Amino acid sequence: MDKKNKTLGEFIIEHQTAFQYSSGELSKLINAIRLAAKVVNHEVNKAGLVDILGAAGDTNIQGENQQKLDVLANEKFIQALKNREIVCGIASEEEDDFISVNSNDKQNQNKYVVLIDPLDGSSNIDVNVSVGTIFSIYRRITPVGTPVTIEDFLQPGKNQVAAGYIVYGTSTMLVYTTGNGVNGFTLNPAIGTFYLSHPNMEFPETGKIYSVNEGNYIHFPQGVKDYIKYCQKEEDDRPYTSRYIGSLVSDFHRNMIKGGIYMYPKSSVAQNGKLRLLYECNPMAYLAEQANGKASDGYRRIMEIEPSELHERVPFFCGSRKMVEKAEEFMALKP
Ligand code: AHM
Ligand code: MG
Repeated sequence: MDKKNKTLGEFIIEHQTAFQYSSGELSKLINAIRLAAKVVNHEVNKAGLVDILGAAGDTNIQGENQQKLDVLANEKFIQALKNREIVCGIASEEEDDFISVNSNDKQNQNKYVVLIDPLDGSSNIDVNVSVGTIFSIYRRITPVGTPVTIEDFLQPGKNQVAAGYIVYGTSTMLVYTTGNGVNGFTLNPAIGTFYLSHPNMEFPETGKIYSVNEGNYIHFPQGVKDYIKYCQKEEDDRPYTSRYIGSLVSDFHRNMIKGGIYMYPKSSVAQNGKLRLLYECNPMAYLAEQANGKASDGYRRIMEIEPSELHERVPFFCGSRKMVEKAEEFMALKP
């Protein structure tokens, strides 16, 4: 059992050897994400001061241009990963194409690619509601020493070697998995250190929370409408509670702790829903499965889906296993 006052740095070192292909590279990579998370956390916490210090597009006191936070977060994560020469490629929600990273003296010697949503739910920033960063890590498919290609990024989620998120909430947490369960670390802002606060996180088998944008109800498939009605019915342990922050990371985090289901279904106006397979759904699906939960597109396991584009979308049902299975039952009846 892990001691509760362990730092993330200590945890990474201790668990390096438990990782099957351990060469220290993955540890360095998680460390780079840890560092960028602290920088972005600092910026997110200052967001409310933007009104005083100047909005995006304005020039700040040092004569620098103020940037939108999602753009800034994108830069910080890419910078942290590039500077440390630990990945061969990066794909981001903020970039149309993937970025190929070359080390100075050697061409693409690193074996990992990272896919990232640097600041998810960023429309929540303006109203002081939690946002998050989501990341997903794969071993490249093309040989080391050659340029990365799109093939290295278009891998099914089941190939992930690590995934995680940072939630910039009432406290800032980094939660991740390398395939041996899910662990959560809380930032002590006074000294800038993440501490292991939530060892071995698990979704309760079932729960009482459903999270969905019900404003879209009219456009949902009948199966989803029926499942929502089921959640609201007075029977057994129902009606469930409805909770929807509109920040995937925060909704997922709460549901993992309390038990619940998150849904972003397809609809008559968005055939594949809204969320992105590669850097939103796959990493969350990996975390969910590692935490005893489940993630599906309503019919199939998310992590089995063969991606065809970097920014493709997919319907998403994720959370406590029994709740996702129940939603799937309804979907199967009326797709
Ligand atoms: P974003 O990547 O543009 O921030 O969108 C993703 C976010 C998720 O965090 C959240 O769950 C969802 O969009 C909310 O969408 P909606 O406002 O349609 O309910
Ligand atoms: Mg996003």
